[in-house]
Amino acid sequence: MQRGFFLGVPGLDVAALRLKFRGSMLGTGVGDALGRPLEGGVFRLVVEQPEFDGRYTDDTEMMIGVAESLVEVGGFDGEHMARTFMRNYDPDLDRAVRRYGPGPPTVFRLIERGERWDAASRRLFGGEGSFGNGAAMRIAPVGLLYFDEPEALRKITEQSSLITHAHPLGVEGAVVQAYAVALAVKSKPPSLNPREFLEELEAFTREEVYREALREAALLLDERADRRKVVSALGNGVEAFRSVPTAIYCFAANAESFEKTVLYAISLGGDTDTIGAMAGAISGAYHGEEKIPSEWVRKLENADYIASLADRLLELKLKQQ
Ligand code: R7I
Ligand code: MG
Ligand code: MG
Repeated sequence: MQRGFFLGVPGLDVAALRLKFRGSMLGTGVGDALGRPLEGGVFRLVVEQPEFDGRYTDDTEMMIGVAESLVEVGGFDGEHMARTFMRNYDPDLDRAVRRYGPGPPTVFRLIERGERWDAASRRLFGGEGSFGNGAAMRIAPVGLLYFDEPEALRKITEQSSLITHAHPLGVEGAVVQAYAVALAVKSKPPSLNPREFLEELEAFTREEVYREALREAALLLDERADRRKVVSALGNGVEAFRSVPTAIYCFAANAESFEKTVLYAISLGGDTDTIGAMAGAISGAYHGEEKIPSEWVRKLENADYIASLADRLLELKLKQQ
């Protein structure tokens, strides 16, 4: 499959897609690592010279797990993906660096004891399942693999989210984030219209909570709102519905630059690694690997491996055409 373009998008050839796949996965890692030292803080007005040691957290570790499972299986297999998350999970590294939310390690223990991959997460939070942003933060590879197949994107996002997040708002946060990555892949810089981008996401989501937040994001864009207002309207929390629309806004308001997008994301405080990771995934999918400051990519833990996984994901995509 070496056609010159996908979907009639000029310039979206295999070489451009490779940069975009790499950009989205490396962008997740860079945003995550930039936000890691600031997670849980109050928002800062400007983060001029962010600390950057390149160490990433659970967001990137689980994104790697999603990609590994998709490429090893040649598509989605829930049991395999759950086992891949478990294989990658290291309790000591978790305490020191990765900092998982409480939900996923609980799910891993339940599966270890014999619970099915698609049942364990339903036992969390009084049987409602988690609405944390943990399914959304790791979803970039699904948005990439199904970027031109919206129904498959929704289905595989829902199923892969269910491994750890059963609450409908936790799942739908991942769907919105995956679709944002897909739209960014399909757009050639600088052609993206941020307003239309938000409208397309709003039309795609099936949950009113997200529709409302995306409309709010469009208003904030129009009025060039300050950070305080953005945080109060959209949130910077660990709940998917208080962080996915925020990350999307970070991209929409700074679409012209990867660097501006992730620095803005981590300046909002709160769940900085995750908002950074999600905004970085979208911006990286739009601009491609080459527009991520090379100093950051060079320092990012396992950057070569992440790039090689992105290449394998693209190979799988091309094989499926
Ligand atoms: O969603 P999850 O994987 O956490 C991801 C976050 C990111 O910021 C990562 O960087 C990492 O630091 O953690 O983990 P969960 O434990 O499923 O959800 C995260 C938190 O959301 C929970 O610990 C709860 O505080 C909250 N939460 C809920 N609270 C009440 N009721 C999630 N679901 C519920 C709920 O149904
Ligand atoms: Mg994290
Ligand atoms: Mg976080």
